[in-house]
Amino acid sequence: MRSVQETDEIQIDSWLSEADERCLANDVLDGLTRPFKELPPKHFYDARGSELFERICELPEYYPTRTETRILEACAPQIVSDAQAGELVELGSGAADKARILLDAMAQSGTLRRYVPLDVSQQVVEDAARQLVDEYEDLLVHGVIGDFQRHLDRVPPSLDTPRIVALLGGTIGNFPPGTRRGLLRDIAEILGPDDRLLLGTDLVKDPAVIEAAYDDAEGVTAEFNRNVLHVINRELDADFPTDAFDHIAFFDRRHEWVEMRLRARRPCSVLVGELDLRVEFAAGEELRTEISAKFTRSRIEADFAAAGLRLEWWYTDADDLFALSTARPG
Ligand code: SAH
Ligand code: AVI
Repeated sequence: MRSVQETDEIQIDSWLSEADERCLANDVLDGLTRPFKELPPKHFYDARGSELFERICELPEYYPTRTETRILEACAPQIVSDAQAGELVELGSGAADKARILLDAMAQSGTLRRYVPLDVSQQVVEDAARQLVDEYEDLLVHGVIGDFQRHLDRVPPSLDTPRIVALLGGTIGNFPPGTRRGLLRDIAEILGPDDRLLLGTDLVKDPAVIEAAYDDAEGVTAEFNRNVLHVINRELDADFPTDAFDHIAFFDRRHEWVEMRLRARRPCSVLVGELDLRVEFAAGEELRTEISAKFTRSRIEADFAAAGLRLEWWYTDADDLFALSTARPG
């Protein structure tokens, strides 16, 4: 562990190391040598990828962020007062805009003690920590730079107060069903008896609305998608011709998830220098870079049950676009 920053209010621990470059290397080695090429979505989020994601959140087509924000504004006081929560642990915290809504509710109820953002992107954790200690009097921030699939045991023990562990934005949908249940189970294990999981999930709806959200007119999502190729070029000394890959997004009705892929416009022979690996793409060949599952209430209840959790509150918007749910162990 490397401590990145320490002041009276801020502690930031980094659990990412050279081994994590190997994690990218191993994911690339696995994913690009399969008959159907695929990469996990966490590698989108270097500093540029995080910025592009923030731009996506502002796009007119991308309804999840503004919808979840509105739901959260309406329900945060109830969630906080129900739990008597003084601490927010946010997994995949990003820019922490939604955290502010929960921190405001905690400040208003007089319980606010600490915010624990955990993200693979060092920049977003550092920026959020600096901004939030300025905005909230007496707030402590303990940031964790890490991978929530591997470093949940590095979340600091709670200060003596119930806590909310939040996974927002629909990020749970970026994992395939079995991995998703495994992640929920791992999260359940860090919940104390009075803690709550707060989960944001995008809901099943008209596929045209979903597809537009993942293929915006301005092309920001396309750039976000191609960013994974820039990351591999930089980190693993590869030579992907990024302009030769088209962004594809389509809703898979059978699995009820949207997929993002990159399609080679022409035959490409790519060298991944660090791995001494040559990867051939035929013209039209696709690389899957993300799934984003869309949910129903019953699917979430089943996933919770499989993870040893029980649904407590279920909140949606008037158009049933997005849902926030709270769950407790047991
Ligand atoms: N929670 C924010 C951001 C969602 S974007 C919101 O609701 O808007 C997804 C965030 O999760 C990004 O900041 C990304 O860096 C982070 N992330 C993705 N995979 C991760 C992983 N395996 N471990 C930790 N953080 C991850
Ligand atoms: C972070 N995650 C929930 C986003 C999503 O909607 O699946 C990532 C994203 N991909 C394309 N646009 C946004």
